[in-house]
Amino acid sequence: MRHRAPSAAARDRAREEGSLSGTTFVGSFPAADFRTTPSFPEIAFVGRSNVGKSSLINAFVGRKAIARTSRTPGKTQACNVYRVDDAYYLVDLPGYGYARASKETRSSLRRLIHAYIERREALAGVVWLLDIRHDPSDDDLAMGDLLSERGRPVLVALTKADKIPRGRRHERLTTIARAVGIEEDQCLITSIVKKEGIQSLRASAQQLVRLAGRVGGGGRARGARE
Ligand SMILES: Nc1nc2c(ncn2[C@@H]2O[C@H](COP(=O)(O)OP(=O)(O)OP(=O)(O)O)[C@@H](O)[C@H]2O)c(=O)[nH]1
Ligand SMILES: [Mg+2]
Repeated sequence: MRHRAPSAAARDRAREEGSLSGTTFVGSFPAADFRTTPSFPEIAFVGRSNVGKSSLINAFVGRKAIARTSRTPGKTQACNVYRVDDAYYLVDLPGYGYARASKETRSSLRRLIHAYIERREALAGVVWLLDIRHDPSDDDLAMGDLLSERGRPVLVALTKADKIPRGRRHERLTTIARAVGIEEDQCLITSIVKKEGIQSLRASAQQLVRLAGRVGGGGRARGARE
């Protein structure tokens, strides 16, 4: 797929508006061993179905609908890959734990997500999305185990923060961080409605990309506070 570099003026404008001007859709891949050229580090968005992965990718790159979102869970069924500038790829993975999907669909999506997290060499880090309103599900805890077994650098994005009162946010962050065994400074509070946490998420993801470049993966980024 061709990638046209944006003009310097477009880049400046986009930076001010908080979008990443050079984002392009690379492709939608049904298996985890897809090839990308050139090879850049990848940041993958994982989480339960409907937790807000595609929405957060749109906010991250500052585009309304580069990634398809839906009120109905199970929208994303393949690895959808976006290229950000000449720097890294964002990978929108299918969600896990959608109870209404058929058994076959659930197990094939599970295999795809697992294969990607277990084997993907270019994976620099994972943005793991958890709904701030809910305690982690069994599927979430299983994902946490997989991420730590594989030693994948993780940033937790607590999503849909606009749906709870501001005064409860910190208590939710503490509870969820403890439940999944992730340091609080690796957790970010996000809302696509209020456009919160997005800049911090970009900064932290970029830090993971830089660390991967420097040490060949395995770094740890702090969740920068806004
Ligand atoms: N209020 C609110 N709604 C959100 C937020 N983020 C996502 N949503 C909504 O949650 C629903 C699911 O969002 P998606 O981005 O499609 O979720 P997903 O994780 O990609 O879902 P799958 O592709 O099915 O795994 C949509 O109706 C979004 O508008 C948020 O920060 N606040
Ligand atoms: Mg999706």
